[in-house]
Amino acid sequence: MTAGSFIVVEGLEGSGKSTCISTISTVLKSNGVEDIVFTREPGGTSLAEKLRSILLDPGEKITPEAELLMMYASRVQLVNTVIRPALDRGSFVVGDRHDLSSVAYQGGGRSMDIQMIKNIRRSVLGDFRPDLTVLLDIDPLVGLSRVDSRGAGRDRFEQEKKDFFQRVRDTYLNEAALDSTIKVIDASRSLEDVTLNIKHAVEEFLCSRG
Ligand code: T5A
Repeated sequence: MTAGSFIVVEGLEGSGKSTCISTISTVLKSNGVEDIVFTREPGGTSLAEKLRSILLDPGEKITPEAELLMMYASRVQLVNTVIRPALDRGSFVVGDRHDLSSVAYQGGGRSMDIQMIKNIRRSVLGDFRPDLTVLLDIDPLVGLSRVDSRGAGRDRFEQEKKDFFQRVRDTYLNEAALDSTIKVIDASRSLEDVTLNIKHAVEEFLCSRG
């Protein structure tokens, strides 16, 4: 393996992104990829982690527009200071969420203009995009019940109503239908089945890049 790639995991809360990231890491290592950088959004840099704690704080009142721009401030800092440099030196980057989350949560969940969000992306990130996105699709109520079983309380997003998450889910699936680099995996299945499907998606991607 010489050139790096950017693989992103997306999905609703409790869809199993953390588990998926460790599966991807295992598959990459078994295919000879040693240098893997892990990121999360919002977050992943000193500035972006500060923005994350504000964005997730249930006591914070944030307008949809401010929320969207904070997500992009976090993302641009991460892409320019961590992700692009890592890809340039040939590393693989595995991201817990990226730009598709803004389309799904701010565009779908908050009902903001999706074209406007894509215009912001183009203005600040140009044609920078993930090479592969694994989208873990799950019924919002199943995902939130997994979150609640952790007993850690709900963050600002997790306190939204089911309708919000249903719009997020629908938007994720609409975007996946338009983009062949987004692979949808049914995350309501057993951990064993989900892991196998993730493994296949990543191996297929590695084969396709040669
Ligand atoms: N956001 C983010 C935006 O609105 N716009 C943006 O642009 C961006 C980037 C970030 C929040 O910010 C929003 C979206 C989010 O609301 P976060 O903490 O990064 O918050 O993301 P969450 O989705 O909240 O993270 P979670 O930790 O809740 O979800 P995960 O990582 O998907 O869940 P995970 O892997 O910990 O799994 C949850 C539980 O389910 C079990 C696991 O063992 C775990 O206990 N589990 C399964 N159980 C049964 N069967 C399976 N197949 C299972 N898979 C996992």
